[in-house]
Amino acid sequence: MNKFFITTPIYYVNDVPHIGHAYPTVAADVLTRYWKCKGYDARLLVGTDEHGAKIAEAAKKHNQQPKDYADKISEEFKQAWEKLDIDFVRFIRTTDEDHIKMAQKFLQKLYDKGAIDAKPRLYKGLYCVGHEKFMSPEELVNGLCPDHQTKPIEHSEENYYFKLTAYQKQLEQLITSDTIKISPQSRKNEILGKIKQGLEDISISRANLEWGIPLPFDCSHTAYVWIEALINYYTYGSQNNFWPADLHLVGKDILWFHAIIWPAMLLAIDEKLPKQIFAHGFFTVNGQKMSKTLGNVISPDQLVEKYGVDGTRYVLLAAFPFGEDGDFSWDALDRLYNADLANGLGNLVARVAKLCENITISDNNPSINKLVTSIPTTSGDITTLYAKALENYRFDEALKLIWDEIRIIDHYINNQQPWKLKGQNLINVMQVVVDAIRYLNLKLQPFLPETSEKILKQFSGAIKSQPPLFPRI
Ligand code: ME8
Repeated sequence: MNKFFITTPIYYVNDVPHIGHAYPTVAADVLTRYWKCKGYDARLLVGTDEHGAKIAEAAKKHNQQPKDYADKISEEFKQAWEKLDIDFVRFIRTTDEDHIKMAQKFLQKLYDKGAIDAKPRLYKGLYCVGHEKFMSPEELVNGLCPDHQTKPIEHSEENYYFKLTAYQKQLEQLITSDTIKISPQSRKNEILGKIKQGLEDISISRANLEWGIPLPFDCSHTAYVWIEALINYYTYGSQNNFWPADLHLVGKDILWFHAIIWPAMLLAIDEKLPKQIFAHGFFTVNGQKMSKTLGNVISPDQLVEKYGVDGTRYVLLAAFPFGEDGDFSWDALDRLYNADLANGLGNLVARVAKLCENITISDNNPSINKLVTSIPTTSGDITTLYAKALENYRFDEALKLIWDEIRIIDHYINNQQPWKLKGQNLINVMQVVVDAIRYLNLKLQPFLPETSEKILKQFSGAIKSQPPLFPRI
């Protein structure tokens, strides 16, 4: 069986989940379900990133030990993903025993291969705890990190270094040739541009931070959180004979780590490289960055309360192209929900079920559908276009295609006026309509698993009206 291994970022447990975390997680789940529908052994790995200064500080603020604090927040992430119907194969935590062992094994290999300096170097630099990374003076605005509005800490300590510079040429070639395929294209260009400017060796350990994984070759240091966190993908993949990753789905903010540092680490130990890295865009809420200070952080639960599980999955992915930046507002999401789910899909299903209540429709093969496949489109049939859209991470386009089908079926019903028909004439028209809905339902499945299951049940055997799929807001 062909495999498809998808990962999302593992999120920091300094704070509870918000819709920024849910966004790529739902997208990754849609892809996993899509590849499963195509007969692949598709697996999705999700999890939490639990070491480092950021988590240690958050725990301290809450008067807790880092591990206790991480246990609590990590569980909230897990529950949030379960609630959103995320079909993950494992929820990995960087405090899991097997990950700690694998990270140490990996680091030891890097050291043995000479990819890490034998001795630490003295490093002086500005460290942003929010980002968990060193920042150059040019990145700061008035001495502050522009993303976190905090002053970076001046670090002066001995750190071990990974010889990233040694992989510059190789990385450039691998990315240019799409051996590691980075998309969208604009992000690939950005990464290549940065490589051409020249790479620098990176510090991979901390001497004064206890909350981390000890370096196997020098236990007076802990591993730099990013280096250790990236290894999580390999912890699952290598143990389950599932490496390499077919797709790392990440936000544009962390593409550098995934496209440069991670492949370099794998090259250094002669391991297989991830095949694709897709960087999605960032969204604002009502035009503003989501932030605690502004009080505009939206939790996945808030969306689920309003739109239901499938409604949430829908509005997150339908609003704008996944690779681009966008904006969410409650008004816009309400409109999207009402127009497409309550009216579009919900109405169609309710209307058709009502028309079928007193007749018998046969359980036909939904993949042979005359209505939808006979619709000429300019660039190929809808199902092919749908697959293409999904494989290009254009969730919004894939959804638009499904909603085109909904409109086609609505039109057909309006033209045929089945409410005026009786007997076999009515059955003939409704058979076409019901087959079209069953056919459409296959494409809904990755996006709206619960709804698709309901539709499947409702349109099997005797068709009856049910409560609305998506009550109007
Ligand atoms: O970076 N719009 O974790 P993190 C879209 N632990 N996506 C958003 C978003 C927004 N407004 N806000 C957050 C880390 N995200 C590391 C990852 S991987 C080995 C380690 C998403 O908790 C986006 O995918 O800061 C971003 O990359 C991720 O949350 C960062 O999550």
